[in-house]
Amino acid sequence: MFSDKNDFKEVFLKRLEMMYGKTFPESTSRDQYFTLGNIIREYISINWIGTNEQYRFNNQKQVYYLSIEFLLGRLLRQNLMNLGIYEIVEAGLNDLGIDLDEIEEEEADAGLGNGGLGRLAACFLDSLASLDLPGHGCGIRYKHGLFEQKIVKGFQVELPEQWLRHGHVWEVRKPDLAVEVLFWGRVESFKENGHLKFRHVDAEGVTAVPYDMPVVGYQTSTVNTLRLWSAEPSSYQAGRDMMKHKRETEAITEFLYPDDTHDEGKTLRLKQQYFLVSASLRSILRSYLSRKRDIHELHDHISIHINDTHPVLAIPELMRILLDEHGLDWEEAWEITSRTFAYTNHTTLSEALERWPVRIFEPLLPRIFMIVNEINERFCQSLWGKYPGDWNRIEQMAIISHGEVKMAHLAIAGSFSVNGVAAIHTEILKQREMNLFYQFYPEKFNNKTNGITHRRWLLKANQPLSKVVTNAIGSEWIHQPEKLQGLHAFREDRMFLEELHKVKNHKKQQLAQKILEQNGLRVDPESIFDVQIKRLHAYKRQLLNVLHILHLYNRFREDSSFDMHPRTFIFGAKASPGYFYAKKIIKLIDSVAKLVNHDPVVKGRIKVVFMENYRVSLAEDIIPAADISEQISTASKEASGTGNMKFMMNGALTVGTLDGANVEILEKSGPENIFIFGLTAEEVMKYYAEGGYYSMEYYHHDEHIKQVVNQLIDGTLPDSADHFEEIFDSLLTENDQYFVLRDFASYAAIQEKAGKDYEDTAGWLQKSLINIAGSGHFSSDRTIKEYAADIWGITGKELMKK
Ligand code: 26V
Repeated sequence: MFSDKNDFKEVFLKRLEMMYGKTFPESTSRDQYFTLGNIIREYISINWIGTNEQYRFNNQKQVYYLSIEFLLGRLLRQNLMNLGIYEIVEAGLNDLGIDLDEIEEEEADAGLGNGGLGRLAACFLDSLASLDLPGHGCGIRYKHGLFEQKIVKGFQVELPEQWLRHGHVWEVRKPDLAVEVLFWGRVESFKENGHLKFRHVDAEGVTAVPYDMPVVGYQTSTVNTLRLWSAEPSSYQAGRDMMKHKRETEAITEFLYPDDTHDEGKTLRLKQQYFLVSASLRSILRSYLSRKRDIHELHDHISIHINDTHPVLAIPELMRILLDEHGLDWEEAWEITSRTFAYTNHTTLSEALERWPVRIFEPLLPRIFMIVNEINERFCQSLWGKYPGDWNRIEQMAIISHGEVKMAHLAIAGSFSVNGVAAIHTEILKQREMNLFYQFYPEKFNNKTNGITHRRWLLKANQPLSKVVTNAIGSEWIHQPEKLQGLHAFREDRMFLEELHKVKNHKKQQLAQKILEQNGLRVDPESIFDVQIKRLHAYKRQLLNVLHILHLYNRFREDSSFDMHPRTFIFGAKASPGYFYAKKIIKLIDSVAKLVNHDPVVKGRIKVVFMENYRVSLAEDIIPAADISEQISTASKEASGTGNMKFMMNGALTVGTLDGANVEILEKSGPENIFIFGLTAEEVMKYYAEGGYYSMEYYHHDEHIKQVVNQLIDGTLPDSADHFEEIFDSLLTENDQYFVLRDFASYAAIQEKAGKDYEDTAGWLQKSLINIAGSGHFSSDRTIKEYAADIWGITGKELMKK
């Protein structure tokens, strides 16, 4: 499309004038961003069409990744890099006096997710396309993504997020491909050729309109599709209150749900889930059947992945289509269905496992409910066949019991593959949480340790580090991230370590500048940047971190001879709006920051920063600047974690528990290059099973613990009145469910060791290098290759070459 920067400039200036009727000097950064975005999207469409044609022509098996969340972040720079036109465009813009960084700021993050689960889906799309694999995303086009967070007087305030306010350049609306999704109504039975049949009548239809986004592979011609569905009112129907219909319909795709436990709006959430799967299946089948495929062979040509239980209704929905619309008998329909779906579990927290009350489910989705009921009956019968008389077991495994539909049970029964997201997580599923299912279906269970796309989290987010790496080992690592191992050869190379040092300092200075602009706080780039960024949740234990900061503060105050390498503690986290405890922790971080940042005694020693509105683009600024990565969840609780991998890849050292993927990070980095502390998962689970932990004992027997816990309520903290009693109670009265006090001493000790190790600059840089060198394993390319080979049975150009 353009062969050099001059070519590009010409196209750009012409397009800018055509789109905005302005001359270049009159244009704003926003005009420039949208002009560039439009040019790039059109450029992409050539290969987009080509990829679709190739898939059709080659009859390749296709994968559809169904997910209620896709946390994409910004796409401009990533697309430029993947297309291989980054340098040309950057140079052309520079000639015009435009800074790419500046116009990138015009792009709103596509924040259609809460955290790790949604970001994982986005990383997977990038790897699928980059490996030339035929895998597409299906999701919801929420009008408002995860709320925008402001911190006002230390409290989180939520504002509606507005990513579509100025339009979104990367999407293409496809109204001609809209489909109808039916809710409510009732089921009628009738006889056809002697067979009992069912139809859904008096239903309310909603129109699902797809918006397609291209997913551009890295320097390949493959462009896959992310199809996001938007709900629109159906055309006029007599006897219907159209205003009400419009309101109710638009509500379906208005907001992304924050993951809290609260009940309100449950019907709406279930509507969202069915809306996603019904629309997606219709479009998947339409494209499949248009290739003159045989419905009886669906599972040979299509795999559908269910990202957590949210899209699990795809299972009864496919059954409904096969039974009611294609006239298959139950046995065959079930055979096809259960060979089409694969399911990933992302948490063992029981409060996060979805269960729908029958009283909500049945009226909203009457035909789907009938089918789930039938699946349940047959499933229970097969259990009875294997475990005759074992009522207790059958009750625990049933898909419907005690007036609730258990979505995870439906997922396991209806899928051919069930996977966890890190080795330890999969073991916990097999041996504990899902043990009964593992006994019944051992062959379905497998592990797929998560990964992250190194193209966004290293190549794009940390260009200076990428350059240093490429200078040392060549650029092969971009296609084969395992090649980062080659960095081991530079362990003793002082010059190279010094390069790493410079890059880290540069990134720390940039972040310090950002902190100054956003928080009005001056932080020292020479200090250790110690970072905890992730959703706010009790099990992730931001509380342990903040109590430890308070403890360090106390040591400085009480002992004038105490010293340590200066540290800047950086936090970023959103709390679910209904999760009051999590919000108190934010307030606590803010209070401790106020106390510490203003006290001359610790000046130049500790600083605490809470960066508001944590999101993908902010993570890209923070992670490259981190020295220490806090991965301190209560062991057994964090299924995998993926932030841990992003930090490792950027040369930060992990302070962490033996939880989730930290266990595998330890294997890759070696025990000298990671700071492990705290209870193991076995120890935690033993306490849960057998008791024996009394937080009060730790409070009484450890002066340091007593002091920090008391400080929650004794007036030490600025404007603490009434705020932190709940936290105090959770630690003592409620016996500290997440073992914060139990792990406190061990955490303080390992933090002290980390601080001391940092003082040996060369030693630290070497550890950092070893982490980067070992991080290739955590590329989502590796993860996706495993899914492709072991679960989906798909191949692409890349895999066929091997
Ligand atoms: C949801 C809820 C809802 C109810 C309140 C408590 C709670 C806690 C967590 C969740 C999220 C469940 C699903 C999820 O996001 N899991 C995350 O998936 C990541 C990708 O596999 C993984 O790295 C994280 O460890 C895991 O928490």
